[in-house]
Amino acid sequence: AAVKSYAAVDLGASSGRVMVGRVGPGSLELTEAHRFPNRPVRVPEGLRWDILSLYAGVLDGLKAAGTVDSVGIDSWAVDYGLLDADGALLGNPVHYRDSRTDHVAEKVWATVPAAELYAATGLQYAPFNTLYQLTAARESAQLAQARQLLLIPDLLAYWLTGEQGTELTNASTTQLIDPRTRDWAHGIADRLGIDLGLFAPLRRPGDPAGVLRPVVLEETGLAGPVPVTAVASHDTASAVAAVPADGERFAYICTGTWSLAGLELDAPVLTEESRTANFTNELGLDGTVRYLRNIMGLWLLQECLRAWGDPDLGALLLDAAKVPALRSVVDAGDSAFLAPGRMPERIAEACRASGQPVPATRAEITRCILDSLALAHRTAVEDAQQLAGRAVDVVHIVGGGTRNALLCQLTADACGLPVVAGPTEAAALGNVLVQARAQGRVGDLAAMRRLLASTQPLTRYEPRGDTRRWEAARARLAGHPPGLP
Ligand code: ADP
Ligand code: LRH
Repeated sequence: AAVKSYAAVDLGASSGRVMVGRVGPGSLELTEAHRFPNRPVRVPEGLRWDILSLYAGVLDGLKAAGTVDSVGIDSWAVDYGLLDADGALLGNPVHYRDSRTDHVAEKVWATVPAAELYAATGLQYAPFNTLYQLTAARESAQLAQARQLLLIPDLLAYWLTGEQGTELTNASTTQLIDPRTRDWAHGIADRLGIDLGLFAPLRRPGDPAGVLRPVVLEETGLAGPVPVTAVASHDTASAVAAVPADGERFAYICTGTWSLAGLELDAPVLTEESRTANFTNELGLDGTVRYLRNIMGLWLLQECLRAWGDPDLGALLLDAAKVPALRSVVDAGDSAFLAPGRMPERIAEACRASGQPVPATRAEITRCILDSLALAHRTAVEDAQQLAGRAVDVVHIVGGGTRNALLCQLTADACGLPVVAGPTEAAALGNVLVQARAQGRVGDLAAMRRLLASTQPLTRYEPRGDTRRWEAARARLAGHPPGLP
């Protein structure tokens, strides 16, 4: 057939979805087959992902998707499931916001100093990098029992196909990969007593990852064989692949639960300056490096909405647009905002501590969050250009945040650059296009981006006002280095 269908399973921290992409010569259409909430659960031992409910959502989604030519899976990074000697899952995967990694980094750095770790892995400090999680788990009964470790998308692929692998873009978020060789950092793992034998062999986006098991075909009503294709299984890698950019003079911001803001490069930046600015070098499609900074993102707003009993977001954003700009800002790169709970209070406290007006109403708190995110976007885009020696003319915003017009406009204003917003479901589109490419339906990364630019709805925001206001707001956060402990 001229048009082929691909199912993209895309699991974000706030929701999971199964999308169907239809790819023909010069055409690309995406529809939603099924969306389901991703609700972490706090049990006595800590915060856990409800992985069985997510897997059930995947099966429901594949059933709703109908006939497809292949399936691909991407999800949030760093987290994993452990399997015992029988291949059975040992407990619910630990959530990256769980407190078990508090103060673990200092222990790791006593063995491998932070500067050496960065030079070898290129990964920014985040308490939840898999390396720190495995260190935190070292004495646990569960890890002692484990024979295999599968990152979240690889775990779901295993349940769907019975086959195991470790997809490279997501493996690069473990902090156990050397971004220059794009292979395991054996020396680092050895020194920290991390057993790389737990990981299944590496596979790359586009590699075959098995076929749906007979039981899965039965449960989803699909007719086999249905191949599963490895995609850029880190959701941010899939989203960056789907940035509809032309050339290389662009910055991107993947907005959702997180804001991931930076550049696409051909080689990692491993300088000490880059480390102290807390920029990461994650691996992208086709030998690219995702040089970016993690910013707390719309998590700040999600947590406030949860605290307020989930009021209507559209109405709240309209009210927030009427609040005077830049009254107070917080450091949206600060990992003090990582844990769940009490978010309106924590934001108010941060404003008070930095001597700024304390936002009181829901609209004021929302405006403070959006101004703070736009400011953090500006800082990341500026710092990335300076650290990587690459100038940009445009900022692409992709992901759920593209539905927030105020955030997109504020980001354009803060950066002093035009913003092109869209696609919203970038991760799913990147997932679809890598599958289509594996079947010879699209060309290289540049061709994928041309197809996106010509088929997906995009909105352009021109910068307004003087960027010096943003520079001045940033000065109020002086003494807040981005994210480092
Ligand atoms: P993730 O993949 O991390 O779960 P998404 O990319 O799905 O996140 O983005 C979710 C975010 O998108 C929400 O937290 C919300 O702030 C924003 N969003 C979703 N729908 C709307 C909307 N209708 N208006 C404004 N913002 C929206
Ligand atoms: C976004 C994301 C991000 C990671 C975080 C754990 O969903 O994958 O790139 O840093 O989750």
